[in-house]
Amino acid sequence: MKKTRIIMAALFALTGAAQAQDAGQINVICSVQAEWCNLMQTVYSRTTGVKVNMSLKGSGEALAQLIAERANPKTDVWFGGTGDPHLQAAEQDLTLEYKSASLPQLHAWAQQQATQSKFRTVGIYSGPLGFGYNPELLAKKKLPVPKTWSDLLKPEYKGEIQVANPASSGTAYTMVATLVQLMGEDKAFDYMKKLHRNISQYTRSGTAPIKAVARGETSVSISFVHDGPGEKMQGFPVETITPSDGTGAEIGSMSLIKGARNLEAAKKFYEWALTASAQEMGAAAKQFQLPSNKSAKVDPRVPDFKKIKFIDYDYAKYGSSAERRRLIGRWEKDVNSLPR
Ligand code: S7P
Repeated sequence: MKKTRIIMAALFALTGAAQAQDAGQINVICSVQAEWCNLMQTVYSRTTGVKVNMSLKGSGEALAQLIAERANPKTDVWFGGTGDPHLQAAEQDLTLEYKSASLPQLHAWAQQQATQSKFRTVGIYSGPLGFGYNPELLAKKKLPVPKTWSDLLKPEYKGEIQVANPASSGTAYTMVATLVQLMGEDKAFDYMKKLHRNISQYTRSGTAPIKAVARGETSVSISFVHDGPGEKMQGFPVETITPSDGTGAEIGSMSLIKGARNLEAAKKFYEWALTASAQEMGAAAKQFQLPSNKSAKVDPRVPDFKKIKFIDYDYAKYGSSAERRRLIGRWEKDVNSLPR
């Protein structure tokens, strides 16, 4: 019922465009989870007549594709994914400057993402980094729920934790940048070396670890906590927690691609994606990030930001290509090369 209402509202937001027939096509890289991408695709295509060719890719992979396509871009819009790679794409001149008239309708953090990138990207949602855990598995193994970053270093969690590889995942890069800002760089690397002993697997995708937790393949993950409720709604035993010693958050972003072949159609999709009703589709698709449009309804399953201890995340610094390259290089050398 709720999903239908949201879809109807999104249809009304499309008046004007709704009459268009055979209105061309757009190529979108979609970096949120499949259900949300598919819902956006279906609603937008049905109501505008524009064919939306969606390709699903995590943030790290999406950036790699845009770099590879630079000379001959095949993508028009990049929707979703952690903000850092969007800022890197902006810095590398892969995305187009575009100042939406809707910017004042967005939260300050989303507007800041736009100004910081000289209007080459914009915030569409935000979500905190934390831990996912499987309460049944923890109880079976007589393990406590980890509450702080330092809890994850306890020897009893050896082989019990999954996180993604920061070289391929924006989520895991958010973890590296968060720890560096929380502890200072050298201490953060000492921490990650110790954490390495307890990691069973570094996955390619940032969402894989919480799915593994939900399915009982591992006890704990380092994940965006808004990815927990969707798994729980499918009946899996999974809970989330944010570390009481402080954490970072992503600013999920959207960018228009420089050299887009379907630019005018892409701008219309971009404008629509910033509307409150389009953003409410996230929750309708069981994804619980905080929408950037101030008028979008906030589902009660969206993490309560007021209850979380956040670091003052420096998005400009940690979104720069040089800093990302340097930190990932150090992580490969100092952490990933160690035996477990
Ligand atoms: O949709 C869930 C989510 O966690 O996935 C996005 C992102 O694609 C993760 O990419 P990586 O595989 O590169 O980590 C997040 O922006 C989003 O909140």
